[in-house]
Amino acid sequence: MAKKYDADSISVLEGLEAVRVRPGMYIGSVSNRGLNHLVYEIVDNGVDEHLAGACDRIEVVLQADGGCRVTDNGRGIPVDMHSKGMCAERLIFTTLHAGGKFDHESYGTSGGLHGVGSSVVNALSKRMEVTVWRDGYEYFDAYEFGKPVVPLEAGMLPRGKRVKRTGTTVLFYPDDTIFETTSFKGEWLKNRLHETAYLNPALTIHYRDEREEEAEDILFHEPEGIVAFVRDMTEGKNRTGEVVSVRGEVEGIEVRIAYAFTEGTEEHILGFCNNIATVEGGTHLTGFKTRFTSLVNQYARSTGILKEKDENFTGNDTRSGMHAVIAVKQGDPLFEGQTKTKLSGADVGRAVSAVVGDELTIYFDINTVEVRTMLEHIRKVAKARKASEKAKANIITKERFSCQGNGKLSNCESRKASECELFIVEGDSAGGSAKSARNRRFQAVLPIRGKILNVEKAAMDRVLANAEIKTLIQTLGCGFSEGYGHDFDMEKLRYDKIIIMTDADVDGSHIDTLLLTFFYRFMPELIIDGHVYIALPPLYQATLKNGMKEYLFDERALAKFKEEHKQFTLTRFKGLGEMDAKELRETTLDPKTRRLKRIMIEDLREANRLTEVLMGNDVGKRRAFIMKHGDKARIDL
Ligand code: 28F
Repeated sequence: MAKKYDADSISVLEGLEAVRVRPGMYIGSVSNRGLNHLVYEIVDNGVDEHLAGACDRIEVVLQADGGCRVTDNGRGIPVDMHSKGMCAERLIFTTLHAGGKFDHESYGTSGGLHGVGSSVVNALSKRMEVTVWRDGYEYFDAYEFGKPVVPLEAGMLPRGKRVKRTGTTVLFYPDDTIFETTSFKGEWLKNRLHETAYLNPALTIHYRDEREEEAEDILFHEPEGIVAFVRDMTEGKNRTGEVVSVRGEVEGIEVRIAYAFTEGTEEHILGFCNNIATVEGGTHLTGFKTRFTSLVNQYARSTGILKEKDENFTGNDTRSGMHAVIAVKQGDPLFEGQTKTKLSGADVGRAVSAVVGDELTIYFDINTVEVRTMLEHIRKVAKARKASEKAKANIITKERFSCQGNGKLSNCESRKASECELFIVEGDSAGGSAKSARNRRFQAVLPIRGKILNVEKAAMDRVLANAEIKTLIQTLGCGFSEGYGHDFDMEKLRYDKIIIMTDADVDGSHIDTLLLTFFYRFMPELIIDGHVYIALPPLYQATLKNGMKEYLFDERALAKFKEEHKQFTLTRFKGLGEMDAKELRETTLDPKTRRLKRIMIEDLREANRLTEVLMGNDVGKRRAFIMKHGDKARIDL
């Protein structure tokens, strides 16, 4: 019989067509990330059924034939005939945003609120089979590219088979004309299922990957919920106390919080709303952080850890080393942000703040030993922070171009940063001849004595205490960036060119590397913007019979010179100090005749890796690198 195209079936076709034309709009991408999203959508429906209290087990199987089969033991998708002349199940799989996710009565805190639902997965699958067990019968429906391929009568009407079980199975085969790959990323899927198990302690999720010879079979069941989540997050990070967990419900919003402190200063706080990871943060996290900080300060004062005159601990201090999970459930969450993963809504913030205030106060009052351990940890963190701030403060000079304070600097007269040059010269002797050779109008000289502290190895506060480093930072005038504090200000840089001038020997190149490491670590923008140079003084001077002198800057120039001249005497410049002022000016300072090598970082990551290898603490890595690249290094004989 001719297919009757009524208004509804046309809108169904348009809906599925829209999804197939612009899949990225519905699942983010057609990469393996989008492919995995299909599984998450179907699993979320099972989780919603769990949230409705009707399901406690979900099975996810990655089949050898490329299909993904998800089964829950819930009530089974309704199959009764809808007013639209098709059954509820088919409505859910063929119309966008249909189904329980968007009518909140049946689904209180639906997980997939901003999910795209089953119909999108169907539209993007070359085949989908739905089996429903309900009312003692088994029902079956099938689709291809989103369109039903079994007549309704034969499909969703009882197939006569009597069953006891209830639930739903969805088996789907992603459309390989849409997805770049149709092989699911097992690792991502396992992480997501494990996370779902943590967030739903009463749910058991059975994962099975049958695509390899040896099937992988895992049961995710976390009855301790987010306490287990935090415990696993801090595995191997030597926790400094137990996992603390509190929960409560305020204005219909369920709040669960678990946290633990570890050594170190990293902060890892994960937020969730209705099982959705709020990657972009939100009011539940700000509510937690604000209230936690004020509670800690309150206890710090009441226990005397903080004296009357002491300033409060900062939020960062109180969360230094903290690993936490903040999970909220609410009926009608408001998601914002680029990827709809930022939870907004002041009601959530208030609810979390209230639970922290009420429940943590009880916990703190009962567990005085844990509180003292926590406060002691925070006090130490705050002390280190203050030390680093103090070291930083007494480095950055109050005013620009102040000569006093870094006595060794022979500054230039000009105050126009764009024309000024700073020569960082190794050793006082070379510094001396550079001072007399320079053009004092726009060329400044800063002698650096000995080896610059190897900043890769020294801790932040020690580096800033180093006299040489302090002088260097004051001289440049642009501040520096460290860890989380960024006080670097390119506008305040006093010199357009920072020229490192060292002897062309092993010591000299070591100083070069140490200085570059320092710049890369604390003022990377200087290098990125091309302000840093290395002076290239000549290696040799050749004097011909007629007294004509020629500077030879490297071995290649020498070889070439030897081809062109037979009779000449050669002088090897062992160090900058050997040149007289005129020679130094001519060969290394005078912009008209000198040669500079501009330091550009093509790949910050590569430089970072190199810095770690060459200057870091891992001697093994460095030795391996040198063994591998040693032949390329310019080691002077
Ligand atoms: C493998 C994926 O999709 N499970 C699902 C249900 C159960 C119901 C339902 C789903 C309610 C009114 C639209 C059953 N009985 N697993 C799944 N299980 N959808 S999806 O209802 C759908 C909406 O119409 C269900 C009573 N209420 C709800």
